[in-house]
Amino acid sequence: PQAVRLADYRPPAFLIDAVDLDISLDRSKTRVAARLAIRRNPAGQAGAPLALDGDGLVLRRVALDGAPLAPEAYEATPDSFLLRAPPEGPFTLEIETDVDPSANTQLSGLYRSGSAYCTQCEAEGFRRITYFLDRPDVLSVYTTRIEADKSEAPVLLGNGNPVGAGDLDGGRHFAIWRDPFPKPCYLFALVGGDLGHISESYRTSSGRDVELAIYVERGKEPFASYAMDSLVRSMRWDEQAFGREYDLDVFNIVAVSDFNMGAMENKGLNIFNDKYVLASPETATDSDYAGIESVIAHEYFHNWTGNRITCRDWFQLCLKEGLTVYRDQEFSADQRSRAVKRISDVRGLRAQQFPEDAGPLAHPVRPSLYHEINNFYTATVYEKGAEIVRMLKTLIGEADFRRGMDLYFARFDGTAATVEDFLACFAEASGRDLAQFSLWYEQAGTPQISVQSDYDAAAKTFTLALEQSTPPTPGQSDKKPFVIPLALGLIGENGDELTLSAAPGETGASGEECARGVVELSTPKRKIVFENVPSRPVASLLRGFSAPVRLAPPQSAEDLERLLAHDSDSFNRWQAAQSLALRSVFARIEAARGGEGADDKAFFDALKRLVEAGEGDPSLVAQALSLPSEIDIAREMGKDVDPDVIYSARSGLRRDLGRFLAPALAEAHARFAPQEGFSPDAASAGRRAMRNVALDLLAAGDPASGGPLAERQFAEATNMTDRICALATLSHLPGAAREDAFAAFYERYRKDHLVVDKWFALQSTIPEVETTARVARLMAHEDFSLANPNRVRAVVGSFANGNPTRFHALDGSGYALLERVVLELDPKNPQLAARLLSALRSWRSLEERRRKIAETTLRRILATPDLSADVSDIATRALG
Ligand code: DPP
Ligand code: ZN
Repeated sequence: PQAVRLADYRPPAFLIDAVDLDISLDRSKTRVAARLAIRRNPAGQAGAPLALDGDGLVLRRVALDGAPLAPEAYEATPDSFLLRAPPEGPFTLEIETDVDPSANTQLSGLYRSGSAYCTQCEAEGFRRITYFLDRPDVLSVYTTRIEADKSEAPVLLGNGNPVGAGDLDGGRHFAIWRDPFPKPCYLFALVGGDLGHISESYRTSSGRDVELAIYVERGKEPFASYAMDSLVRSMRWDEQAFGREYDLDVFNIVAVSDFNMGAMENKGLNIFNDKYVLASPETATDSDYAGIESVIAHEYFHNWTGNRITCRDWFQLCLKEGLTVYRDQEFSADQRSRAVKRISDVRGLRAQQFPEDAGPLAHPVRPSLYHEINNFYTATVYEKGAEIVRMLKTLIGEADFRRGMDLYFARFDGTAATVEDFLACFAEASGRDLAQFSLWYEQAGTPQISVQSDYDAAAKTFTLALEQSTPPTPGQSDKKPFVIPLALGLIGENGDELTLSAAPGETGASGEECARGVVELSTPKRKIVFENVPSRPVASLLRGFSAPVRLAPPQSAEDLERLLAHDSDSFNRWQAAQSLALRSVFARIEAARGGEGADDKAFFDALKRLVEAGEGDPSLVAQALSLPSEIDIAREMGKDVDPDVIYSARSGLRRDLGRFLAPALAEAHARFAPQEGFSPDAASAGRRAMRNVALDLLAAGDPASGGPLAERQFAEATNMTDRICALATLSHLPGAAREDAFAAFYERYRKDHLVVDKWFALQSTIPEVETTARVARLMAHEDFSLANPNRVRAVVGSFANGNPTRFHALDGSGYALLERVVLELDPKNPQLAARLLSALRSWRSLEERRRKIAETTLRRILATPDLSADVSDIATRALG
């Protein structure tokens, strides 16, 4: 495929003001009649022919201003439509095409999920429904008439408001939907099916009534109530936090089982992967509940950041995604514990985005070139994009941030905007030049910050020497310095928070920086001297993870212990525990090579005090006890990674910690036993998190007692969190008890596909040699299907991303398994195949033997004939 470059952006030659669709649903032959009101774009290229996008379409009929077109007037292929000499003035083009929803295995365009019809048009799926200017800067008002067999599809949903419906001959019926808000075609959607629903009325802050409904598979209605609750809270929150109200008479959500993404923000008709809608205490974990809350919020928030204001082109994807992730993160932080939310977001960023930024698939938050846009729905665009918005707020302050957002909404409502448009609003609101800040959108790679500190006891001054550098990434060898907001504090000898007071003169720290506890690093180096420091302090740096950077080198164990015990910043207390755990793991790796062993006594004691204190937020204690994952450790290692070495060092730490803490853990496991009734709220989830991290460490320390405890919890659990956590603990203890538990779990939940996904996923992550064969067996299971993305992700995605020792097995069996699945899946669902293949994105950081096998695998995949654009793009860049 052709490279698409940001620098080549040109406004469209034509605009389509109105789209009238008449879609007659049929399983294999759906007829799509489109009437497009087109005119030349005054800002576009004069005299150009009209070139519409298509993808696999069968053209039935075409007419211009009511008259059939002569064959020589146009040129149509399945993938394009060209009107050679369009009129100079406005005109109407009527196009009729056939599409086959049943044959659509890509899940892009119009397809079938179960017995329902549904659509997915972002990024370029609308062209699989009708010929169109399939680009986000063409905004149109849509009217959609949907017709279907009434018994097959009694429910017919479209964008906007319902404006008509009726019965037809032959058992068919129709519904008409009109969306008054101009939108790009990627936000088009329709659904037809025999679905159940729940509904609720919502009154906006200005008194408009909105009918909310969530549609699900019949019989699943009760499982949608938490999603509805989340939706109502999201709508209220957006009014309060951003002054944004909903704008249509109805808001519909439909849950489907076959979906490539998490969900899709189509105007007034969000379509969801049912994983992010359906929940009950018996079937959903606390993290499922949290996921539903955040994805419901995310898609709803897109109504303003994405839909009312959309993107000029796909390079600006972060304009809607990064900003909307930021908004949903803030929503969840307000609904739950802010500190726990931040920790889990940063865990996610480091697990997904940092490796992407450090490997061959690294790209700027706003890329400047792509071959396949579907491969840019990445952690960089989403999560790092959100971090940029967060930094912006930290730099200009809350009030100016809100003013900038208001300006953005007022100025760009109804348009397709750019990152420059967005930043200009904040520059104007704050009076600050954001030119250097905009490098965060343009330069890829994770900045590294090194810190030297020095305490002068005689002068009572404390000096921080900061330095930033950013490693090269593909196509960007030299990096300019970023503007990095560094939130910090100083912790005194007794654990008290010292008042920051910058020495006058050369040091450069301003009174404002000291008052806010945020210094800015915008040059390669900066030295800051604090005065009136009574004794040697420990610097608590990057509080709340104020910038997406790596801080190196780590502080001494004593300093980290002081932070773990005393830091007023919850995030950095957790970070101190993580850093101490990493030190321990690396010391163990050294010891295995004949070096000095780990001395964990002080670290373990500190954790013991946390567990025993029994006060504060149990979810924060649980986070402190959740050791860095094998993937975290590999990332910190950076090069010559040997997953087996990491696994044994980490297991050793878990075993020793479990033994050391055993009495305290047993006590915590009992203390946090389930209470009467189930609530998915954050406090209850925190208790469960603590109980389950205790169980897992107990079993790591002593399988002989922890195993039976896990068996009992598994059998007696009254909610899915406790049950699946017990099963996860058991899954690391080979033997009959484990296999019996897996069998019992399957028997109990075999009818619930979302729970069966958990059953598949857990087995794929067992860190044992036999697992690769087990995964092959699971793929032959009657419940396995390549047609269902969630199932493929549960089995193969979990294996490739969550089982490092097996995936990176030295005999190449893990890579071979991935290769087989990617190549089999590619012709059916290239988006999903490409996503799976990106599990190999960090191959260059492996030790040599594994690196060679990974490279051979990638080369073999790339040499396969008829590869999709999606997979060949990932393989090419991974090797590049
Ligand atoms: N549906 C995806 C999301 O909301 C893509 N827009 O992030
Ligand atoms: Zn989104």
